[in-house]
Amino acid sequence: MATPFVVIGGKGTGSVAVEAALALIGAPYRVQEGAKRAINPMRQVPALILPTGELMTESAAILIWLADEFPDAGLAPRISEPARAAYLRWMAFVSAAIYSLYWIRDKPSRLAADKAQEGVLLDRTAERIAACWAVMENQLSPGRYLLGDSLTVLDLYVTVTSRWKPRRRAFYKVAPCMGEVVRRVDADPRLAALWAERLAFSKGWEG
Ligand SMILES: N[C@@H](CCC(=O)N[C@@H](CS)C(=O)NCC(=O)O)C(=O)O
Repeated sequence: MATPFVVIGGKGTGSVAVEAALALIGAPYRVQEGAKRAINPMRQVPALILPTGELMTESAAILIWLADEFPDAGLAPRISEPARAAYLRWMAFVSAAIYSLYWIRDKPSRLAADKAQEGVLLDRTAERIAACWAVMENQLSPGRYLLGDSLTVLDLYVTVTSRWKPRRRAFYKVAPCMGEVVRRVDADPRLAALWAERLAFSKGWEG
């Protein structure tokens, strides 16, 4: 049997986008819960241990690599396709402009000296995240999915990251077209079991 990928992850975290990509690809994988965060020198999830034993970190890089490694799954525009540039642009954007702010939001005391400063950071990063989603909304013309009519790992990435605070209701407000896409991905029957287990669509989750 093929050696499985090992996702170092956690419920509701960015690892769920990686898990969703592996599920759609149909590659064998298992999840090690975040107690093993230490495997990543940045002490973060997701991390991915490849069947070769090599460690990968950085959610965008992992998703791009998986989509390229398993081209038959059709989870990314190929290098020569016109949508490739936009795909790489927005994968990097979600990682750099949006996801990175959660290092502050998850523990504002990393940068703030007291509770009042923490509140300011939370408010301002929420504003910045909304502004970044609005930029993406204004630059994209989604079809059924963000880059056209095929689901890519960008859709998985945005579906997961747009669930985090300030949560989906705020996201739908600034990004109504992308909102339709992420609802479609939420409802994808191939991912229903994974979403239910790893993202917990409990009452009020949209914020
Ligand atoms: N740049 C990293 C960010 C990963 C990240 O921030 N992960 C969060 C969970 S969603 C985490 O592990 N936070 C713990 C921490 O930063 O201490 C990536 O894209 O993979």
